[in-house]
Amino acid sequence: MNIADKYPSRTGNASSVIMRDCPVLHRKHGGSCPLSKEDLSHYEDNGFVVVEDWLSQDTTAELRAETLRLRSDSASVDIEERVTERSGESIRTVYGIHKNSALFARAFSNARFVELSSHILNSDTYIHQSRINYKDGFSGREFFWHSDFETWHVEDGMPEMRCVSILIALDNNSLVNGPILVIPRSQRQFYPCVGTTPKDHFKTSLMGSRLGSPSEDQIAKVAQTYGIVPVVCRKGSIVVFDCNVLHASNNNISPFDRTNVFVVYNSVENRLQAPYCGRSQRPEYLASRR
Ligand code: 6CS
Ligand code: FE
Repeated sequence: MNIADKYPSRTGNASSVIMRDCPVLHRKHGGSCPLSKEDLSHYEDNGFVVVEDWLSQDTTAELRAETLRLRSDSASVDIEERVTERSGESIRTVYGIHKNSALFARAFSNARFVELSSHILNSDTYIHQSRINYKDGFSGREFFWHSDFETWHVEDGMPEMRCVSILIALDNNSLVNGPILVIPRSQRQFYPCVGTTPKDHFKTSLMGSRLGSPSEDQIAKVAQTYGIVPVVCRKGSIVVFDCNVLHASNNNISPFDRTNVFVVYNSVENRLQAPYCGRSQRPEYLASRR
């Protein structure tokens, strides 16, 4: 374990909750932001906020078509960047879409995203990770409870919770197609996880894993305190997520696909260090070190 590790996790034994010691909303005053004051304070309090109809329906349809192209285009997407469901029958995730798609690269460098992320993080930002989560009708599988920061900290050496994810909904996210479930306010605590990180963990973890999930007791406790909110929104909306808020989602047994794109912006003052788990760095398409 790294001595300077403020948020030790997967150190082999169970340990208790650690309070977050940095803000959720890093810029308190001034600056312009495409989110309203109300949206920003909802984000700060709850760890996420939905902004409906962020994209035009034309842009939404264009990006949705690009997700279909990328799932089968082996000229632009490397085999490792494409993660299948455990059954092997459908695509779960494609990573690195800010690198392998000109259309997504353009969408993510849009001034409103750049302003939004630098406002929340109070600095310039860069793209840490991007991905398409397909969650196809009938075959899209669950994501168990986790904080993204826990993985990025332990496996990628991200020092602080100064990172924000933006989800772009390219299909309607409804109650029936496996929407993201969030535990609001959970972003203020860090839940150390048990176990240790095996070598090359990412080769299996991206298909779904419980390493990097808090214990069932911890999840039950925090969910009983704060509740669980299904994040439902129309296609073309965005959801701004704190990197440490606890979330999960169920299998999509409905016939309706649930395609969501994520772009993760990190502060330039929070660049990745050596992974805290002591393993080698994960590939660039999961964790940018440019
Ligand atoms: O390992 C990762 O980077 C991915 N895993 C989780 C559990 N959340 C987000 C991320 O794409
Ligand atoms: Fe996640």
